[in-house]
Amino acid sequence: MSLLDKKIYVAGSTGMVGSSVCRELRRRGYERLLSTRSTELDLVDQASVDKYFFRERPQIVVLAAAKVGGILANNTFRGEFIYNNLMIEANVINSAFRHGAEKLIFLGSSCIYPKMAEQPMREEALLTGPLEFTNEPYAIAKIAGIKLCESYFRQYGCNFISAMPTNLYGERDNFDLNTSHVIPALIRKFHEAKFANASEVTVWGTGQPRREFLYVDDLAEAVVFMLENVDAVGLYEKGISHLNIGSGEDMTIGELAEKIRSVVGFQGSIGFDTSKPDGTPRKLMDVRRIQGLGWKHKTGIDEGLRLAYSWFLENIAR
Ligand code: GFB
Repeated sequence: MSLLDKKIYVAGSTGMVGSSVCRELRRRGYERLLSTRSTELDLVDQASVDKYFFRERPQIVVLAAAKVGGILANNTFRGEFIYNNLMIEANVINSAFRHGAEKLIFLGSSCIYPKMAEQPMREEALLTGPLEFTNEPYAIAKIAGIKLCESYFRQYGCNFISAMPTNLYGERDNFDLNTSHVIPALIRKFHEAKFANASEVTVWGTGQPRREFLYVDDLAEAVVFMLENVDAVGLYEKGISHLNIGSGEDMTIGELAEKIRSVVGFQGSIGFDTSKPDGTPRKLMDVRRIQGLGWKHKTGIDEGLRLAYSWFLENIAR
């Protein structure tokens, strides 16, 4: 049976990442896609997840489901972030194993690396130092997911692998100012300030932290690339537990704010609220490994921000 004919379950298909992965899979000719809504299947509930896998027996699983949020949500809902993510990962990965999935791709985040990791962060930097406090519970859960995949390979031979994307943005992002990441938050703030004729937009923190950003459709291409080209044997035998997925370029939050101001067309000034946390000083991925295998991002930040703002205008700001 060719890969195109396999039954693929995309967990988290209603979210920004999962929906993009589904679009990319369809675009590439994969037709047997399975998806579930949280109202139909609660991935935190072990018995329900196992029943679903017993019934559907997906041959390939993309684990894009997670409780996610920006710096404030991570820091506030610490219990929910660690519990929900640990349960989702344990349930989906174990049921995939129990019911014979041939391959699984687990998606994490660049916050798995130590706060002061050498930049750009190589895959080998995992577990070499203390984590950033604001997202430690989420990061611990994501590290557990990586180790679940690796351990199920080492004990049972499962072809389960992990991809660690950098900060993502794009279509279907969360634009709620209390729980969102920086790009959707600033798109909304500049847009609303423009139409309210406000004189200033407030950016959290000092504006000095550096972040790397990737348009979500580029991540989706990387996931399908890994599905088709990367296997557990090749990865773990090199002593690597996951692959970094990023653009390999970063900027300060202040520079990002300037770019979004220009995309939105806001004429006022930018202020900084230093009572809000900066988080990790810098998060830039070393992406040489995935690039060496043949994947590279396509969407530059300027184009990506324009796409994200168009989506916001059509779907949120109406
Ligand atoms: O995107 P963000 O919330 O996530 O924040 P992290 C990035 C930087 O932007 C921080 C600043 O320095 C924020 O203080 N920032 C400025 C803002 N203005 C705003 C704003 O209005 N909203 C937000 N949200 N930030 C998350 C982690 O860290 O990144 C997660 O908490 C996950 O675990 C995710 O890894 C990708 O990059 O700081």
